[in-house]
Amino acid sequence: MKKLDFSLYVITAENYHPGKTMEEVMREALYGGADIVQLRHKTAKESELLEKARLLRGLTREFGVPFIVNDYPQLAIEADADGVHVGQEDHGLREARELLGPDRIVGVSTHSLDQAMAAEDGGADYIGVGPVYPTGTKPGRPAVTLNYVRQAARHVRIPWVAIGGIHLGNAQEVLDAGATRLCAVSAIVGSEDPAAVCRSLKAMISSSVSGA
Ligand code: 3NM
Repeated sequence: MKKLDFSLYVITAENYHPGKTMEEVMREALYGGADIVQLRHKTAKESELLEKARLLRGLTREFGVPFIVNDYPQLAIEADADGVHVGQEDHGLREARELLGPDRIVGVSTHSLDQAMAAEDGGADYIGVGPVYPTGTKPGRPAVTLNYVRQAARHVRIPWVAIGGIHLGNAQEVLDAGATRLCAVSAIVGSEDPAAVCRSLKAMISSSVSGA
């Protein structure tokens, strides 16, 4: 399945709202309208990741949405994910594409328009544009601000998703800067009601995209 018809991208975290599990939170996010899910867990061992990936593969299939694995193309194949997401490390995109072939999704994090153009030329299926705001979920990475969102809206031709520090209180200005897809982690997984946050973000995206 190479389906890239999404508007709300949700990524797993290492910490959830107290008392909730990854499965509960992601299920609630899917009920709320998350239409693509990524497994990202920087400190987990590969065996632990594979177990989480299989669980999320089952869950995303129930909801008919694509499932992406961060960083590990081989593990993405093993878990029968729809694709992989890579960062800016050398050859990440090329190696992921070589392993996954043309039919699976390869996404790339970008932090400047030059990186966006390189990812586009290198055959990425979509890119992340961020971090729009400073975020503890990706520490040490300076915010690219809404300027990069505006540039992406003008110049990027493949699907792109704004990411980094986005929550209900600032999503509208990201949409006003030209984003048509949003990704949020802490605003969703740290919430007591992930489904409600997702529904609100989706409603903001749809009214922004339809010009309402
Ligand atoms: N990638 P939150 S920002 C995983 O800019 C990730 O490439 C980013 O989490 C990038 O919504 C980010 O909690 C963290 O800020 C997003």
